[in-house]
Amino acid sequence: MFADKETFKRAFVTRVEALCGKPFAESTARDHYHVLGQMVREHISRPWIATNERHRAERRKQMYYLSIEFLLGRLLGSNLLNLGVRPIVEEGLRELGIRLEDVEECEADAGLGNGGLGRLAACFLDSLATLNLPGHGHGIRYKHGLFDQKIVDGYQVELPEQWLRHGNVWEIRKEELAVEVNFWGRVEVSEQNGRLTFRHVDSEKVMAVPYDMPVIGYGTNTVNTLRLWSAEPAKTFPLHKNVMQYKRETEAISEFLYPDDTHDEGKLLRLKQQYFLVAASLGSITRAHRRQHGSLHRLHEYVAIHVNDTHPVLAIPELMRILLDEEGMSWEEAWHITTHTIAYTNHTTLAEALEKWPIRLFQPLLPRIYMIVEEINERFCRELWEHYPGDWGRIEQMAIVAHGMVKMAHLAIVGSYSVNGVAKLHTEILKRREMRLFYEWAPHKFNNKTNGVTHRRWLLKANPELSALITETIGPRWIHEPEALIDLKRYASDPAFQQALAAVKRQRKAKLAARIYEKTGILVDESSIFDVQVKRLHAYKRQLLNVLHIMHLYNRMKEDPHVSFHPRTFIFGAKASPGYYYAKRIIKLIHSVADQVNNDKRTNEQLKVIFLENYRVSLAEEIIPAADVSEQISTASKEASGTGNMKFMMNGAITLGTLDGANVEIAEAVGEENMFLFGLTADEVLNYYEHGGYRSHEYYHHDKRIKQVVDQLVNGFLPDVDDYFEPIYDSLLAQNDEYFVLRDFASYAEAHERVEAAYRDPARWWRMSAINIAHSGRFASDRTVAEYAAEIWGISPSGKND
Ligand code: B1N
Repeated sequence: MFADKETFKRAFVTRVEALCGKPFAESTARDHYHVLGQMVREHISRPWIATNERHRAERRKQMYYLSIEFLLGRLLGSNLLNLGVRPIVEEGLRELGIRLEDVEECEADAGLGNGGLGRLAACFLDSLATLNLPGHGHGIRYKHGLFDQKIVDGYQVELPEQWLRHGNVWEIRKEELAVEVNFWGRVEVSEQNGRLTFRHVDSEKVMAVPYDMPVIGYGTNTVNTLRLWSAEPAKTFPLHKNVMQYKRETEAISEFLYPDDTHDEGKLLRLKQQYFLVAASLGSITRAHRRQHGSLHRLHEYVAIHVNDTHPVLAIPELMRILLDEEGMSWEEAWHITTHTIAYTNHTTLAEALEKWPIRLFQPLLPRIYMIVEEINERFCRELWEHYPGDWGRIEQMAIVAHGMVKMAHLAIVGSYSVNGVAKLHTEILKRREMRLFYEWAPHKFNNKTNGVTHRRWLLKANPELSALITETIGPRWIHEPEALIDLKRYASDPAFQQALAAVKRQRKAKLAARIYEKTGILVDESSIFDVQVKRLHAYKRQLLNVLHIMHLYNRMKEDPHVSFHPRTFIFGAKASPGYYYAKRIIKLIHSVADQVNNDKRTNEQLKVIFLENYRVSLAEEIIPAADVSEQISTASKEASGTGNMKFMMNGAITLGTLDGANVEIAEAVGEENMFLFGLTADEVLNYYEHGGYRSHEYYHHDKRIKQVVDQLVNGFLPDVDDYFEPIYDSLLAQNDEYFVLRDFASYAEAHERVEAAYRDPARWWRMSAINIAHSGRFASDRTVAEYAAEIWGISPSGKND
């Protein structure tokens, strides 16, 4: 089908007519998208089946990555790329008068995630398949992914996202593999042959129906599986309930993705989603294992289950339930198997993200699971008592169930064999602070796995222009071995290479400028510095610091008409969680400042502010290749890792950032002289939190620039907003500026001056850019996944590369 261009064209035209029931000439881009998708699916059906059979035959250890989010984005382009047929398809379509790009744009993003955590899961799947590793995903097939963002009058409005409206060519429904999930009801305890047995009775049953999606490796015959679960009413309806209500409540489980990033809602429906994912996944994993091995006694030798943050941590008591109640194992054996099967990643130390479930919610919904959690807790506390006799305080702090709450992170640490953070600094903070007591109790469990991103999507696919230049310069080895990008270092000072690099960036900036014009009607200067901050909106990420600095630049220009800047275009993209009112005010603030700045003839040649609505994976792929400056300006110690930082670096943008998360390791790799670092360090921030000593009003009073911009939030400088920005003003002064925005302002402004000076010196700038690209191979998810495979999962490659 994809053997050569002519074969492809014939197959394509025939299918368009067969599947769409109309002459080829009348077919639409959406028809083309569907047909191409079908063709890819057909093409990979054999290797997909073969991968599964190989795994069965080889009895190789498998890894299952459980995640409440998979932020996949569009799949057509990356599937074509990974199959190695993209050039044939692109050329073939061109000859038929079709632009592949237009076809790709018909695909809705699979936006089943909020941000970094969900996108990391998607990058890992790509690397697992490419490295021929037997690793698969389990998630929820939300009917509606993350909301669509519209901006009305500068305010965010949320609309339900509808990715399944036109169907999903990538999925296969497997009804015969459905798993029954039980909620509510009660536990009947009885004694049989001197052993207590537990039966969960009078439960409400929900059917979990799997939809499988192929995960295609790059240049290999491996096709792994992402299994997404959909909630449907069971065949037998509960007698005591209104049928319609039961149907509604059941379907609600996989209806919406919770729009919270690094924030815990504590809602019953969320707990239902979590248990639904876990029970369905474990039901399916243990069923497959039992069929192959007869029992679950050696499960841990053949299966690793990874829980992505605490959201799927009920996998621990659920596996215990299966081993105890279904397999009839002893507690000791079940616990041994569970704690040698489950591994856990922590993604944040923010207190508001730490999951705690009130017992009064947990126990009625999951009565048997709750019993098991209590037993785990009791045994754990007893062990602690032996370890730290008399140290009640410590035991109380470490307990899994305490003060009416189930603490999910504690359950995760106690019930798993590996606990990892997502960047060196983050892991150190976990060990020394947030999880110190657990680290002292079981230091061997703790390890670091610095995040990574797939260079196939974020460089090869998103930036073909730069990819071509890299391959021309150092050959194609980097595509399979991203660390080979380091060979670019030799060309970093080469004027010809620098010029080519500048030309590629210019091309992508022109393309983004056209897109900006199309979407906003604003013309931006393509030779200006594209300074970009795209990520979820959160106080700790400090979009506010960026905006205040823009206001300051504007003020300087107004005060001194002769001050000369290299023109700047500040580009933002950010969704705020619908209930996060402070974040929504910041979005409005960005728009108010943009209005002011963009419409002022005295400044708008040199300064533009753009907000691109509905930031998502596909938009990121347009923005990141066009960036000169990557804003990674979180309050040090708050961003566990960041992954946008890596995507920008890979595309030759230079980081303007704090020493936070993986920025620290980026700085280690490229050298501080190839970044623009500023601000407090994590130690300084943590010291302030611990010992006090920060008074934001001192910075307000002593720095005229700060006073001016902070006052402008509330003094009528920004029209038509009444007192809408007063809570922002108060957060900075009355509430003593929790995220050190004013504290870091001067340092940030000074860093921006260094950016400008460097940009005025092209030889220096493009050298810095090249060095960043050269060192980005270390931040490819292939490296990350290889580390997880070797050091946590104990899995090895199977299958072969082309
Ligand atoms: O996970 C990313 C990191 O790169 C980011 O620094 C980190 O902020 C992000 C509750 C989260 N941590 N926690 C979440 C998401 C959804 C939710 O409901 C928490 N996301 C992160 C990948 O490691």
